[in-house]
Amino acid sequence: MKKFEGIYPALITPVDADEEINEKALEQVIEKTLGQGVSGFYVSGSTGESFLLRDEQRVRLVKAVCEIVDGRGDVFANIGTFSTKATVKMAEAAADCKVAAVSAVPPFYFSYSKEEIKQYYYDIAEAVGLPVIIYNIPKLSGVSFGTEELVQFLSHKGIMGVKQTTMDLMQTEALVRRCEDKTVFNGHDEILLPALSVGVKASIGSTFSIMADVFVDLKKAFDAGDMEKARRLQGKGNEMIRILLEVGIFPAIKGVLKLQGIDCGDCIKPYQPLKPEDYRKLEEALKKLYDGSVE
Ligand code: MN9
Repeated sequence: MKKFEGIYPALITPVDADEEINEKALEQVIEKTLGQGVSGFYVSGSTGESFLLRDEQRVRLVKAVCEIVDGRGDVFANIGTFSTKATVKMAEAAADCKVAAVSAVPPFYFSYSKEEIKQYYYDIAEAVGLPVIIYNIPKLSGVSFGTEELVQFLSHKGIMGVKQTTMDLMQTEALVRRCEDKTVFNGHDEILLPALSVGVKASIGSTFSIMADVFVDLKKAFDAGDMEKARRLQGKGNEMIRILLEVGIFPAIKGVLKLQGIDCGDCIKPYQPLKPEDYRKLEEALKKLYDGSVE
């Protein structure tokens, strides 16, 4: 199965005052990050506020991203939702848009057995015939996978990989080593360098929308064996991430984009707009991020 490599922004979803998708801002974010060397995009994920969007908005978003990217990168669409049938329907719509793969968080709200969750993923893979990426994000989904479970799930030929939004690098290392023909995506930007050191080659992350250049350079430095530079870049990125987490990650990312000249609106309610002091903090952090060299 094709393996993927590179830096993939988990795209925010730009919206207007009516909480409808703002395609112009979407295009600006995509063009900016493609120019910084990203390999493609993860659309309608957590960062994309997917569970605050209507189904038809999610599909329109995927279509818009595929049209804008127009073959210049891989597009992965998170199509996960409550029931298998609804998820398959969304996956079929994504397939029509020519995505490279679909991805899904484990079915949530109700508690399911691991057998049911496994079947959910296999049903998606078998119904759509597109590669499937398991979205492992225990903190938000409430579902924790053991390493043996993931190795088993990944043995299905339709499952292409897993997005590891977890700090469990011991698990990530085991998956890279034991599932050689699958792609293990790092999912926490603040541990990209340690993830690369255990053999990860691809990373999907929310903060790449605002500082893809830092992480593209980090991976290049790592690949060239320049660990000092890679460490300095991870440190720079992490200082920014520390402030983003303090402010609230998704509203903060939209706030930074606004400061960078791309107005993506606020996060969808019940998220609340940022306060002036949040913008002040972000502005200061942004100044520090691009201040000085890391050579
Ligand atoms: O898409 C993102 N996950 C979540 C992945 O936000 C839950 C990450 O990129 C984080 O936002 C980032 C900051 O913790 O690593």
